[in-house]
Amino acid sequence: MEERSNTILVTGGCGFIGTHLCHAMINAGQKVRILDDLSSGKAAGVPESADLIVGDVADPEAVADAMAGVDGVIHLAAIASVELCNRAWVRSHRTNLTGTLTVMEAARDAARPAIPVVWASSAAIYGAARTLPINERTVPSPMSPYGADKLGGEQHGLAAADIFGVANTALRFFNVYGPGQDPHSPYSGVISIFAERLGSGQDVTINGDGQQTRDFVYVGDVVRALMASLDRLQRRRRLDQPAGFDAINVCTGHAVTVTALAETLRDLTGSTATIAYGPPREGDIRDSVGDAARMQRLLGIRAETRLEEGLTRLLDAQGETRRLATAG
Ligand code: NAD
Ligand code: UD2
Repeated sequence: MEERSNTILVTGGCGFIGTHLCHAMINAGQKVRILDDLSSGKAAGVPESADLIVGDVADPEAVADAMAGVDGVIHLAAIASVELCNRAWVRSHRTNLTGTLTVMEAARDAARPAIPVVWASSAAIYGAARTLPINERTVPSPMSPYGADKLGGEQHGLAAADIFGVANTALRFFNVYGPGQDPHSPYSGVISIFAERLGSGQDVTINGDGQQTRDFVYVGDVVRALMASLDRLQRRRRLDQPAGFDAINVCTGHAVTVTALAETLRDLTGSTATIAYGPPREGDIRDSVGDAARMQRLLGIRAETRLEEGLTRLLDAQGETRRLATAG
């Protein structure tokens, strides 16, 4: 008898991380169904064999339909920008918290035992942590509606596991970078903005003194963490092990200053552009670096892409996009 392939629902599968994930899952022989409203994601980048449903993650009917017959869920759909969530407070709350609950409720109702869910939380739940590196026992203290909704999702995730038997894992991503993150959006990450500007000979501006630090994790490593997490939950389900909730940092454990980042990118591009310093960004977190020990222990993986290697892949991809745009 032919073995049925593992069918996975990916919400937000047309976004930056989702597109990388869908390609990796299809390459691993899994069947992918995507639910995305295309508000920031693009259908063009997703693999042809993925089944795309255009719909809203906070619409219970759309989510229940999308979940029919799947073996696991990776929930990434969100308004992912802190700035945008500040502007669209209630709308982002609906997507970022109600959307997460809608996914968990549908997972509870779709099968017995419930369908396992792996979903994107964020380092934003920690706010300005006083002790570094930040581990999962650090008391959360979000500083934005975005962070508050991710933390609310985790609290519901705990209830989903304890009360409803929905095994779920919240992955707390630190600063994710890599090809495919829109460099022209004002809401984009510093790496995609600096890489695009330095790669095309333009100056960059650092907010403040440039000594603030971040833990930059390559998107390919984030994809491995997502797949390993779902694999772990599916294995537990097959073995009839009890449902649980876990929160896991997805990070490298290395702190990089924004100045060091800009200088590395300038070296890699051979650019002679200016690195300027402007006023600090309001509410900017000074230091953020994660402790990756739990990820290694529970998922058996490390974020192994070195910064220079990840940046080189990004610069190559951005250069190719510019070449195609000029040619076309
Ligand atoms: P993204 O904006 O590229 O992708 C989000 C996707 O969700 C998009 O395709 C968008 O169209 C879709 N979406 C938004 N609202 C929706 C709705 N109501 N219904 C259905 N689909 C909807 O963002 P990303 O960087 O790929 O982030 C993926 C996840 O990871 C998000 O949950 C984000 O909060 C989280 N995260 C990202 C980072 C990072 O550095 N990129 C850091 C921490 C956490
Ligand atoms: C990231 C995430 C956010 C949230 C948060 C968790 C992005 C875009 N944002 O916010 O969603 O998860 O982490 O704590 O991934 N900078 C400059 N010049 C620029 C742009 C940025 O100096 O042109 C600085 C910025 O002031 C900050 C650092 O670079 O000190 C990183 O900024 P970011 O916007 O990439 O990400 P962050 O950490 O604020």
